[in-house]
Amino acid sequence: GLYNIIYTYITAVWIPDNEEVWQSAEITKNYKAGDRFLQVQLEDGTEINYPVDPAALPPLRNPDILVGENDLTALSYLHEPAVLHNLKVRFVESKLIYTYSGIILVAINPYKQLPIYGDAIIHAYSGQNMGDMDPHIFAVAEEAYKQMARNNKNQSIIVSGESGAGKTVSARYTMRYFATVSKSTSNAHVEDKVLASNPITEAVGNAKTTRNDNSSRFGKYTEISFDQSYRIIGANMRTYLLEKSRVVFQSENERNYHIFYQLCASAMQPEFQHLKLGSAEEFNYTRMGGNTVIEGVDDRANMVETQKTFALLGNLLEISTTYSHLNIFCELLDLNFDKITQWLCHRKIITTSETVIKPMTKAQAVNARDALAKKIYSHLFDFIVERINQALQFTGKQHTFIGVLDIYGFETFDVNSFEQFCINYANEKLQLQFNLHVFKLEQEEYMKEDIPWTLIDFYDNQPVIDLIEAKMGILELLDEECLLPHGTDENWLQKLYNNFVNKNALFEKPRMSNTSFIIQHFADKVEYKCEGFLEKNRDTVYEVLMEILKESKFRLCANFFQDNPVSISPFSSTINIKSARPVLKPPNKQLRMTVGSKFRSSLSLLMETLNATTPHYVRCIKPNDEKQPFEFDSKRVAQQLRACGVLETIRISAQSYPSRWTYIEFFSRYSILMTQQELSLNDKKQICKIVLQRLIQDPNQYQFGRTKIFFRAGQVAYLEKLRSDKLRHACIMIQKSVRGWL
Ligand code: AOV
Ligand code: MG
Repeated sequence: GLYNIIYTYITAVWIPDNEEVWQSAEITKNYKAGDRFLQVQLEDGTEINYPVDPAALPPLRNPDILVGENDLTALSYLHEPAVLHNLKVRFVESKLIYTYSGIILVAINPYKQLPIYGDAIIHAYSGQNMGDMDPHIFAVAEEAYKQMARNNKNQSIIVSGESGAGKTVSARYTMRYFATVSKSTSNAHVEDKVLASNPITEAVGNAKTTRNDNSSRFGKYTEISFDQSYRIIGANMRTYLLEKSRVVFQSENERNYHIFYQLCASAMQPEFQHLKLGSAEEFNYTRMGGNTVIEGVDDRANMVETQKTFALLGNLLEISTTYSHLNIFCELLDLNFDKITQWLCHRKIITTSETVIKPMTKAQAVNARDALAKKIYSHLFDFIVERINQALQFTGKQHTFIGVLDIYGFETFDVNSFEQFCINYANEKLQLQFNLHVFKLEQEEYMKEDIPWTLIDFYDNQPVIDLIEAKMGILELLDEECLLPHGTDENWLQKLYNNFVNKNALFEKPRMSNTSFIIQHFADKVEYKCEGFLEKNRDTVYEVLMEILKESKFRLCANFFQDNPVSISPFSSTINIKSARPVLKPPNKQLRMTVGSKFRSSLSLLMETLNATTPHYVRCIKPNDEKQPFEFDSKRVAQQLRACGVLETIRISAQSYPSRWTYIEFFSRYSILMTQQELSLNDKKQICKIVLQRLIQDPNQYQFGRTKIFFRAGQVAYLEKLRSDKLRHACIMIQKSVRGWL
């Protein structure tokens, strides 16, 4: 009905387009209710009779005056084509990369350095209200800072988006913002130190992938601590599951961690000569991807930067992280060469009656070597993070914190393994956190408060998470298989097929493969190859080797392997001797924790932390796959908008109430705006209602709930302005009267 009426005066609609997802079509003849055709002129000038379903007419095009809006929720017609068009106009024509979408900031990667991040811009955003300024990552940071101070509550900035979308860059800018606006006078270097943690963790935890030249291969939640006057006093970071396999394996056109290339490029420098390094081309672990250099990246210069930041944090870099020929390796780590050679190639098998020493196959030996390399690197990574945390430790009391979350984005490659599985699982958890925050909690609260509200159905990804982490889910079946002495990747996969094919709509067996499985993630379908899942989940190092490393005279190295809680029996599926009895350590739960189950608990801890803070969301969008500046691939952008909940939030924001105060809070904050007559009433709730009706004329801008008042976007900012005007006025009055007395 309504739609048909609107169609009689609307001038343009959006119709699906193969290339651009949507194209604009001008209506050339008035549409009459019930018509099966819409006469339109396409962008290229052709006129067609476009077939339509009278019950579901194409989405309406916004009047041009609204296009380019700062906040997508301000658009009159809110739907995918409108959002996509608006973002495109801002990005391509005006070179604006930031746009609000209700409570989220949408950030499109420009793939070009922009002059919008200087200190002057930071100071321009400082102290301002979000709505008064152009959308910006600094505005989100300012909002978090302001809310921390106003509500005395911890905040989180949650940055998400797929690989290469700009999360790490955005997270860095928020941290720089806090460091700049809250400069402490007493503890001058603490902000610089907090910022210095970024280049270091990126050197050891980022690498070139085919999606991103500086891809984060670990997750990071950095809590920046503030004192009572909201000055930075220190920071602490938690990291999540480093991609260890990269240390020993890189796919084509990818690299190992940056630090290796930085070190190799600096091999001839006096301070590194003792490492006996050479070019990155010489080492199997660094040349596997085929290309050791990244266009536009100078590893040697970056090593200088890395050294500088290490020095700033208090010289952590007295470590050698290199593996070359075995004797250099032994020399550097001060290990017994004979023992290492023996146990890299042999295995001790303890049976009921005897102990035999068996040579390993080449594959087994390579595996043992790689497992050891991964273990050493991950200990080193943890060590560096721990040392950074020590350097950022504060004395005195933390009043509040702002946490900045930057994790690896959703990713899918030609071949996806355990790492992608974990990364995508983490992204599912974040998506759920977002959904719960924006949708469920909001709707529940409106219902609790008796506010009229229509339930909106939204994409709920709890079922995917259940498939992964619930009882008898993928992870639990994987753990079970890992406990079996003869468990294999294939047997585990078979169990997955038996449990989920045709029973769980989110799980599929590929038609052409018996070695992989498909999960329908919130963002996309991903096919995972089962090979290596068991080994990566067990993450075992041959125990004898660990014993040797424990005996190293190089203290750092020896310490890595003391009482290692993750070591489990060396007997993996590669040993197939019937009589062999696994030598199990005492039944200690810690000892058997697999990588998957540890990751699950650390994610659930992260969700608890996030849920205890006020979240601020930044959604990064990758505009094209070629890393081209200001190139907007509508298909790719639409896909990401659909996947990350931007479209749903838009629908909700437009009809919802983003701000709310309890009556008590409202009363105490705005009593300055109340008249003597109003204040003389007994019922405080009643006073609030009367005052608000007087201050805000449009009754559509707020709703009175049971215990809270709900405001539409912009209304609290208005009340705040009234309040500060009144305060300023009161100040002037006092000054005048003081002057009068003098
Ligand atoms: P990611 O963190 O989201 O991917 P990054 O933050 O590393 O992505 O961004 C990838 C690249 O895009 C950067 O190295 C920059 O070259 C460019 N870029 C991103 N944001 C901006 C910006 N605001 N201005 C200029 N260039 C930018 V991953 O860590 O792969 O999920 O695991
Ligand atoms: Mg990143």
